[in-house]
Amino acid sequence: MNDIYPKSKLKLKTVFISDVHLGFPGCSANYLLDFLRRVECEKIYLVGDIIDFLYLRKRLYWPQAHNDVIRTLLGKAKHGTEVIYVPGNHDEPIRLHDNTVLGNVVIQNEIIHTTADGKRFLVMHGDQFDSVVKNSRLMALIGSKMYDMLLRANRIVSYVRYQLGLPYWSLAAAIKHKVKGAVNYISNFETAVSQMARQRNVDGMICGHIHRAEIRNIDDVIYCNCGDWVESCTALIENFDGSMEILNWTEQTSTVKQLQTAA
Ligand SMILES: [Mn+2]
Repeated sequence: MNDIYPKSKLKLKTVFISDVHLGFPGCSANYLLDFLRRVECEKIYLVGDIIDFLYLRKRLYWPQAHNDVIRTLLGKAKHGTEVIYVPGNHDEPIRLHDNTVLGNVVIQNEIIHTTADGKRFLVMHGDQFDSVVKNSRLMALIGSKMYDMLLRANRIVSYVRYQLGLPYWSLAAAIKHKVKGAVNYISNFETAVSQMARQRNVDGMICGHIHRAEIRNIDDVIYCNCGDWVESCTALIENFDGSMEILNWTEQTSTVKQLQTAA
């Protein structure tokens, strides 16, 4: 497998990442680090569930790579990249600090992003729609013991595949998309999000939360989801012409060793 971006920096206008879940053993911090070190951009939006306080409350898990992600982000913020943190439900305590600046990082519970070609997007994590979306079997799965086990199995599969030189493939994502009701949930979520865009009179929405990257027109609204760095290692990016794309980092690079020492 060849790297599409060998050595050279990947220059982008804006990067949106969500659902990193630092402090949770399922987080693919090494892939994210590789991405962050390679990318150069004007703005980074952290679209929630970046630090998994919900998991950290149960157990303290904080390997070096997770620390390095924070340091890399703070380093970028210090050296001219605008970093905006839009907290989610797993990093909810940060919501108390709406409109404040912390180590060059701006905290905003929601914010409007305007693209280079003038489109306006409302950026929010997306858990705000949980109460609207009734079929939440998928959300019950995410955060359950079974999901923890699934992600553990996922890491073993990834490691073996890596050793065999096979490309990254997510067991967890594959199973989740087969869970009864998951497909329903996702489409209900997308509908709720696009209704919000219409209410707020914006061209589109940028969110995370459901761990499934997507750019899709829903009627007259552009629905964008950043995906996650637990199962899929995806980022939403804005190019200099204002066009949006999903970047799947595991498809871009084969050089990173994903497995972290199991705790
Ligand atoms: Mn979430």
